Amino acid sequence: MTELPIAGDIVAAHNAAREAELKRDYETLGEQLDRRGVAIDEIKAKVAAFGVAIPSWGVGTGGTRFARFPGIGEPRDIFDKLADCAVIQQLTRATPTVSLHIPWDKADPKKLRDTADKLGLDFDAMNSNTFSDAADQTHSYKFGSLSHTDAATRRQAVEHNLECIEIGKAIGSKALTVWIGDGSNFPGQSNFAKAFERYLASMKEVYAGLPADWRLFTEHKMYEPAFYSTVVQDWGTNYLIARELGPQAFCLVDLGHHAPNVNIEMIVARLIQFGKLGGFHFNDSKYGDDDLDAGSVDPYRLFLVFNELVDAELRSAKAFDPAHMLDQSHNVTDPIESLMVSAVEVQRAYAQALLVDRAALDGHQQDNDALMGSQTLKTAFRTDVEPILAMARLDKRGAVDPVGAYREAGYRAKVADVRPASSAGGGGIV
Ligand SMILES: [Mn+2]
Repeated sequence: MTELPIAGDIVAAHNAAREAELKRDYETLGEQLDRRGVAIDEIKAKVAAFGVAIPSWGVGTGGTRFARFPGIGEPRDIFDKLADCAVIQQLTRATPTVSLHIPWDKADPKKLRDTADKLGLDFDAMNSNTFSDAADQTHSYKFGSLSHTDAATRRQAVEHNLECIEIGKAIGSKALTVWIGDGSNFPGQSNFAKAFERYLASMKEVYAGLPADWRLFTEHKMYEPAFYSTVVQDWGTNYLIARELGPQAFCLVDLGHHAPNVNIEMIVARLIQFGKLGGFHFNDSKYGDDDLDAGSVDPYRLFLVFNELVDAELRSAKAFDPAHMLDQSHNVTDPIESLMVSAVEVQRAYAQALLVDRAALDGHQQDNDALMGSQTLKTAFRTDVEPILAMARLDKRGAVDPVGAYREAGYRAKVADVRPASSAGGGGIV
């Protein structure tokens, strides 16, 4: 029996006050789309089937390297985090899975599984951590982990990843995501080729530990924490890794892990074309890896990424089964609200991309009609698909307005009564 964290009558009353207007809006949009040859119910069904995973660390207030300003009712442990994730899923019906981070979320696997079952959640990819030192570890990752010059440190990092797979197996996960902070801060500090050779050798050992039905995702990031060179710095290196490791290895694209103005949608297209797109960490940015809420700064870029994904989906591209996850740091908002809004933004981009007139676009591309090609995309992007998203939520007894319902329920104040205030201060970058 699923135990939903917010009382069903609160959500029902919220929806009852909005249902009639939503139905009118949905019908009006349906008529407009019908004139464009689009069946609104088909778009709604696809949106309803679309899910994006919540990162367990996302429900806590993040921070920068300067400071962290926690709010009230911060989750104390992974079980509080799962409860918060269940709120997001209950109201948006867009986030059925949670992605755990080890060692931050280490707990009895049976208790994790039972709690998730009770809350109606499932587990997405496991995330290893060799970018910081745990309290009890023997070797430090100060100078790297899987690519470290010291064999014992590399061994420790490999073992940690293998442990993440074991925990994942016990709770029903089917993927491991590996991101390392390895790199250098000075020219001359590290030998690029040797460091990458060591990384590949370590990852081959991790790959060998994968169950047959698992996938391995490697995540590139151009800089930080290393500021001069990074071992897995870009999609090209990431593609080489996936190629070297084998058919269960894929590239994960975190939207924030690129230089400003990089054409991420084209990177996505390349990885799809060669069967190596594993999935996404959705977020947004203005200057670097800002970890801002998905779609908050440049929703058109998010749409353009989904334009590539829908194109691949419709032509049944080989090995195309991307995992979707949010990966954001919430510094000035309630993390639950940010994650709900972001999940909806990702769904919105998907719905808009489904509205692109593909036949017309193909014709304009064939004719080199640049202006009409661009306008074809803009027509889809400009369509207000909110009634589709809201109706998909209503159908599944989510909330028509997730943030509104969340505030009406007073969830944060309620959990603040039992969760003591967490400490502010020090850097809290995630
Ligand atoms: Mn990420």
